[in-house]
Amino acid sequence: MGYLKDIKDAIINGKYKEIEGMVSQLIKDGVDLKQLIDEGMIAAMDVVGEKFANSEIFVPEMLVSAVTMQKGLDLIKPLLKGEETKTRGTIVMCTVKGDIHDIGKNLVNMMLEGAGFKIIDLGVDLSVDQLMKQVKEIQPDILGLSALLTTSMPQMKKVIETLEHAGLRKTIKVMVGGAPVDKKFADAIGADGYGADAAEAVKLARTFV
Ligand code: B12
Repeated sequence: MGYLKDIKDAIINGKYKEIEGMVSQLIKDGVDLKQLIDEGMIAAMDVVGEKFANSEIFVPEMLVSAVTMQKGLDLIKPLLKGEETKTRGTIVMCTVKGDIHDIGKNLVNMMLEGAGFKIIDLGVDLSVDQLMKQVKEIQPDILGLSALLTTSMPQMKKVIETLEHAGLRKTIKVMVGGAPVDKKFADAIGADGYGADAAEAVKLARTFV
């Protein structure tokens, strides 16, 4: 399908001025939004990541691609609001200390919201202390942690240990995700679950509440 390639190319090439017009038109055309996100937008980010790893592009280009993708996602967000009327439970989400990659987290939030969860997004680069303060105040059912860097992953373990010390581990389910995270890591750090993508995050959250 031509439009998937067009969207993918637009994000890879950082066409942040054009993306909104393109996505708005596709929404009008009634395209499959899940396919648009998965095969157009996320696929683009994989290519961007490869190009960065091969030194074909650098941080500024990667950032422009990210901005482009987020602009597109912002248009899709209101359309993912689900039919659910009653709230399923409260989820606190953030990226861990040292990590500012938030597109995946934002996407997961969109889908969870669409599935009826109340999302409290604490943003990016949360220190364990900042996070604990919020968690104690909000008392969510679920805590979702996102990490895209192998160097920030150990922060997830720290958060879980700190929850344990604070006596909160039994009342809050912890789910983890992000490109370098996998089930093995999630099990090893004592998380309650791992989700590979936004759809899995929803399935997982549903098993918790
Ligand atoms: C865009 C991007 C950036 C942007 C981020 C902008 C933003 N607002 O997010 C910018 C330019 C800022 C950036 C900076 C850096 N980046 Co960068 N970046 C990327 C890139 C290309 C795409 C990430 C992305 O958005 N993917 C798309 C989303 C949708 O996927 P996702 O995040 O994986 O999320 C999905 C799942 O993982 C899951 N999920 C995510 N979170 C959660 C949470 C839960 C609870 C659950 C259940 C599921 C879940 O669901 C999501 C939806 O399907 C990746 C490459 C890649 N392919 O991942 C590199 C990449 C992650 N970056 C990398 C690096 C090295 C950096 C820098 C260190 C570069 C530098 N020298 O400065 C900095 C670090 C900044 C920091 N401190 O965080 C490396 C990491 C390598 C490593 N092994 O750690 C990568 C892999 C690129 C590469 N191939 O080398 N980056």
